[in-house]
Amino acid sequence: MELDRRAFLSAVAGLGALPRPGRDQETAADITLTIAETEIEIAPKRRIKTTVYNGAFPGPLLRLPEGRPVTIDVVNQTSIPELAHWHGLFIPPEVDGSMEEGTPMVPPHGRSRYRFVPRPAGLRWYHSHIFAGRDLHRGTYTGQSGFFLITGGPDLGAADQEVFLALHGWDAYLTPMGAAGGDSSLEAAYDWFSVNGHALGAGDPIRVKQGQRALFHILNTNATLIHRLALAGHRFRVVALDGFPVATPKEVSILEIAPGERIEALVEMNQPGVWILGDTDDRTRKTGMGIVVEYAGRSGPPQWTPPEPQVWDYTAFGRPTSVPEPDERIPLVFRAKWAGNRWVDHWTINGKEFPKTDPILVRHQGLYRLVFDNQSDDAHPVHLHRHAFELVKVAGQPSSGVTKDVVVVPARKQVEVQLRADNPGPSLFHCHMQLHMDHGFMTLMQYGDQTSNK
Ligand SMILES: [Cu+2]
Repeated sequence: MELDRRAFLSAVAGLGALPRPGRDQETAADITLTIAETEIEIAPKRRIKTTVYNGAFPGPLLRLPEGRPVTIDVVNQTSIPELAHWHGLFIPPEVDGSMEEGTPMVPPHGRSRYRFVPRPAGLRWYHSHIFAGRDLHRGTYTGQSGFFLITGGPDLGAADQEVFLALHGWDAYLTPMGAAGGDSSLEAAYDWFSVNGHALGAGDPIRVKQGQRALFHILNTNATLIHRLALAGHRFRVVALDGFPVATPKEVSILEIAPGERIEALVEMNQPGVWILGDTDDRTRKTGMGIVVEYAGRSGPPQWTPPEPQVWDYTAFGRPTSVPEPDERIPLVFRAKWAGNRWVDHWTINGKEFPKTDPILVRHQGLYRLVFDNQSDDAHPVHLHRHAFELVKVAGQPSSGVTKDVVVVPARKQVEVQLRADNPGPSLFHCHMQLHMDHGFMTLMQYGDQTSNK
């Protein structure tokens, strides 16, 4: 049996579950994450200057049991204030890693102690949650990301091996995008991509044997880009989204994964060869977004075959039953606010930019339907901190049985989600594209006595 170090220390020292603040830093943390600038070599002679946790991208895989308190020290060796956000965890705002919710910043050359009870079970992650603005070497543009797997949840299916894949883009820059010859806004673009810190072909392949079944845990840590992935010669059986098992596991040939999202999928290794698991976009794949899958006893150049076209549809993994009527429907309208030619667009929620946005007001234990109405020409992966929600309508398609903490609202479409307000305290709601959240696309969900959202 694994030693519960904190419980042991508490018993020995005669302290309660929460030691007095003054003594707190004297005890060792269970986990220490050190933020520091580094260079990672994503391919031979292709070195990237960035900031990571514990010297590597992704940071250490935190595999912790649901319900057992953990103490994590975050040491900041950089010269700017930082924050580590524990994405998808239902924890208090003071430790969630959001300045807007009241979590203290980790000072430059200082440290912060986070203590919380990891829950719910499933695939979560951690990442920097600071403002970047037009400095594309901060926040989620950096390599400050890691997997946080909370164990004790439902089995996703027997697998012979587990593979964790973190997608990222490097050396981001702002570039005009829009109608040729017309007005154009600036968007983030990337010179290089990698899977787990290696460009396609530069790292070790995923080694498999014929007849095996692999469970892929895939995370998109990219600051702004949605990726579409395929594994040549194979199909994915999607079993969980954002760490929550789906009602109807289903086979697909293409996975679409937005910033902040996680997909878990089983793959039957029944096509011996050397294959590319990579982005379906040729330029993105050729600049690094991919990894080789190599069967035992096979060699030669890795093969890519374009997958059959396929539309990604969250509702395919749900079930057709209806969900209960909520206590209240809360409409949230997303619009772009053109800031000028060759400037970054600003974004509004119900007509206002953060920090002037109206809060989403809820009562403890109330049942709410958030109605996302995207009146812009971009898709937005919106994320609610400290809670999860069930998808109940996606672009007109009713659904239930798909629970997530990030959902892509397609351009000019509506998505409805339902949630129980059961984790009091301020909870940040924002687009997970860093360029959008930094330019207005953010508000707070607040618990109060109000019965209306106005
Ligand atoms: Cu957005």
